Amino acid sequence: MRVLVTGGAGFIGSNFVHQTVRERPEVRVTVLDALTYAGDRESLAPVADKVTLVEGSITDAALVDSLVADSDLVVHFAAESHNDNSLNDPSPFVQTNLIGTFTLLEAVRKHGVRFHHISTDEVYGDLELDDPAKFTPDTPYNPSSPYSSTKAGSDLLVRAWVRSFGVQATISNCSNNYGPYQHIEKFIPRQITNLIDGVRPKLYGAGENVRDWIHVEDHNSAVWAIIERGRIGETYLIGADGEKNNLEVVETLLEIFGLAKDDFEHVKDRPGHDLRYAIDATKLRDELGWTPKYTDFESGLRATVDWYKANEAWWRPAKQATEAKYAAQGQ
Ligand code: NAD
Ligand code: TDX
Repeated sequence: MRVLVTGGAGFIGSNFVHQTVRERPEVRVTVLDALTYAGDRESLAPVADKVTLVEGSITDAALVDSLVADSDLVVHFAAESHNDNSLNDPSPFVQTNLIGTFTLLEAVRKHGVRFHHISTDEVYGDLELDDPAKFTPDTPYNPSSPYSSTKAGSDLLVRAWVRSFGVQATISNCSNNYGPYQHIEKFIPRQITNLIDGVRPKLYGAGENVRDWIHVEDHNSAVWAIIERGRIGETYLIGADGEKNNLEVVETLLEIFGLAKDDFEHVKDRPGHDLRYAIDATKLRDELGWTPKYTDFESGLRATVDWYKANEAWWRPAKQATEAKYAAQGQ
């Protein structure tokens, strides 16, 4: 099987490539990645001899057409992925998340190639802290940020290409991922690398916002379950019942580093900050028999801390510029 992985040099995409090489030796992997600030060739270094990396954009129709023509399956991770960046400059989010997805859809339509679209729970907006409800595939779309609205738009493009053109596609909407190779602009690796540097973690607002954490390996095993057993045209929500508020996450990290629970700073809140995400993954579990393996968040977090300690050469080059950008925003 020939698989084209877009965004395979990013956080979740590179972990997907590692998992695929490890567990599915029959799969031939090609990665298409623009190597933006968020993509890193080094994230594929351990599998470099088993994977072809093509540097280019999913908005380049001729390049996309030639790569899709030579594939049996496209797994589409490439995106501009950071909410805070989308508030400063939405333009690349519209280009990559909307135009890029459109470009891929046109190519898979032309060549009759199976497509799996990776999306986020943020398309559903947010929930109240005390709401017993979780997101389900029937929850209405209600995105808050330029990031989540472009992801919502990309999901709707996929649905329309399935219905109007018979494209063979599935969609997954996952909750917040953590694990190795995550860019240090994101919440957990930002705090881990701050703590390694002896800097106090930075909590937006009061820290009451809830995210539903899942280990990246569990996200990717669910993606394979959907590729292999999912029904065409369906949307599957991926989550592992990992709700935690941001304050709890920071306190757990402080404990892992042997520091006092209150040794952090409150910084300026994110405008339009979604309050709570929570996933009901019943459909994925019941229909496809998927279960997560990393159910102990604290031990998953400890392993992630160890990974960042052991891989300073991977993240160090981005640290200063990332923190300078946050400092300019009062965060
Ligand atoms: P990331 O920012 O770490 O990686 C994105 C990758 O896409 C990078 O390698 C980047 O170079 C590449 N890219 C960006 N623009 C491109 C373009 N125009 N052409 C080709 N490549 C391009 O993101 P991530 O956290 O790994 O997220 C991957 C996908 O998963 C995204 O679609 C995101 O919306 C979705 N998702 C992420 C999370 C999460 O918690 N991180 C949760 C749910 C869904
Ligand atoms: O320094 C910080 N302090 C802080 O309190 C940062 C960077 C974030 N936060 C808060 C904001 C959020 O409530 O932590 C939470 C998580 O923030 P992010 O890591 O930026 O993730 P989020 O905005 O929840 O979006 C993530 O999950 C859904 C991914 O970045 C998206 O790509 C995915 O779709």
